[in-house]
Amino acid sequence: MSEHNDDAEKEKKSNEEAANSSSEQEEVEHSDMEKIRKYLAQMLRLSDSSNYDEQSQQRVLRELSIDGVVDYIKENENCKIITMAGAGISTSAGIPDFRSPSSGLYHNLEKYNLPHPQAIFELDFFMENPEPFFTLARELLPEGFKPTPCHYFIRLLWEKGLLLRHYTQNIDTLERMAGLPPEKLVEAHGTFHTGRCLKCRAPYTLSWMKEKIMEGVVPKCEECNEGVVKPDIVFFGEMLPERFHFLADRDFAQADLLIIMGSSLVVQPFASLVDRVRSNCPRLLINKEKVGMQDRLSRLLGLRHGLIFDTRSSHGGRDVAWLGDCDTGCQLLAEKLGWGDELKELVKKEHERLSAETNAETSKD
Ligand code: CNA
Repeated sequence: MSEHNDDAEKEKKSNEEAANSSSEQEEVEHSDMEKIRKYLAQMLRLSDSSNYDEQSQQRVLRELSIDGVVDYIKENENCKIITMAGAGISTSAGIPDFRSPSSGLYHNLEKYNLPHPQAIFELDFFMENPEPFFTLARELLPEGFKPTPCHYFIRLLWEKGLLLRHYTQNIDTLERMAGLPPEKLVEAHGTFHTGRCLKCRAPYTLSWMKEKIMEGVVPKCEECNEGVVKPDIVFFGEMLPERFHFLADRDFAQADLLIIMGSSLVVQPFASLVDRVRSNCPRLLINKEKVGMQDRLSRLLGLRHGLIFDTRSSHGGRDVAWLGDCDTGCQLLAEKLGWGDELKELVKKEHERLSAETNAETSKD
């Protein structure tokens, strides 16, 4: 009996030791994972969801709809709005986006014979073979394109004193053309507006580059006669402009409303900006499809929450998805805010002005 007890005692002890050592190991693994997660969050400048305050989640919109957002804007006289945009706000101007099935650029790159579609925007590939990029640039260059009603809605937000900042991934310069002042604009992926020699860094203007690109030649630097002149757009493998990091650190913490339009929200670090507003800041998505929800890798690493349209979730109650065309969504918003006619008038007046300018330039040539 006592032998039996001894054996049972020994087994219990050894089980306890095993359990302790496995929980110690789990703790070490957990802390290692935690370190990796924090390191990644820091390196990628992603939002760290361990700092996310679940308790502060409260219902900030009367209803989770565009009407709820409109009431919220009307009730917050000095509402500070950040708008975030992607290629979808320019498709109605005639500029294709990347990822839309059949019309997106990624589906139409076969003619360039690329190793993979993204290569056209990769710096290493560009250094070796700049022709495909400049062939594509002829299609993308802001030649005769006019800003869309969505662009002018953003301008109206600024004119009404409600726009804290507009963050765009677009390189088409349509926000500038729509009259948004440069200080209100963050061109996160750079712009076609200016360019630089890759060898001697000599600066070039859009009109200089445009002339070469339209002639079908790769623009070569006239200073050093060697380097290729690359528009100041951010390629994969390049850093985002310092202005993006500096202003994002400052702006997102003070925004009262975030409006995201025409983006698949897949390109980082831009996509995770949605996590950088306060936890009680409503977020409105105007897009053809629902995007920006947490993906599996982020969930595994505990890195970002993304947009949460599921109202049953503990984080729910502030995100609204309005699915459809950006221009229609913006016109609807404007109407509900009482600016419907003003927006239509602004688009008409500005489009007439731009057409007159183009006609004057053509007749000069
Ligand atoms: P994307 O990945 O192509 O996604 C576009 C998103 O917009 C998709 O979710 C579409 O469903 C949606 N969409 C398309 N048209 C409309 C519309 N009319 N109304 C509502 N939703 C619409 O583009 P992202 O901007 O998210 O990807 C980031 C890339 C794209 C950036 O690096 C840009 O530089 C790059 N890009 C820019 C332009 C431009 O400057 N106009 C054009 C093509 C690509």
